[in-house]
Amino acid sequence: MRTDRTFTMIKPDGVANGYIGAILNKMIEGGFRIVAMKYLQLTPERAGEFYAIHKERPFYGELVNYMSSGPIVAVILEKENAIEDFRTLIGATDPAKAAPGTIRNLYAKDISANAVHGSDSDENAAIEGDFFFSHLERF
Ligand code: IDP
Ligand code: MG
Repeated sequence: MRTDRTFTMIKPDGVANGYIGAILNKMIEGGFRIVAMKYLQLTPERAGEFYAIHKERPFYGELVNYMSSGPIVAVILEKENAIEDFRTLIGATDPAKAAPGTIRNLYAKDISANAVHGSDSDENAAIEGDFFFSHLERF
């Protein structure tokens, strides 16, 4: 399994607040290369499927509602040590606890609407990337 890719989404709050450009810039400046990118809105069904891993958690319903509330940007990124470096770049889940200068510190509002997603393992990065990009298209 490759260890140089991660999957991210700019979440509905990041898009609605006008931060697509700023957030992508942080990723690029952080040394990540864009492999694939898509702008779309998830249905509640698809959001529920993506977050099925959190089905038993108390915030699952809220999360599915929120993630299907507006458009997102889904992105596959490439960099050496991608998973760990990207988690460092985005900061803690709760923006109030995210280190200064991280994407969530700069652009997120609260623990639910926290601007970006980041894969937590190589295995999940592959699963999540495949969820949005069945193959890497060339036109
Ligand atoms: P992560 O996004 O930093 O990996 P996870 O624990 O995997 O955090 O949670 C997935 C997503 O669920 C978070 O990014 C956030 O949007 C939402 N979430 C996590 N914890 C809470 C909570 O306590 N209340 C509401 N939403 C939460
Ligand atoms: Mg997670």
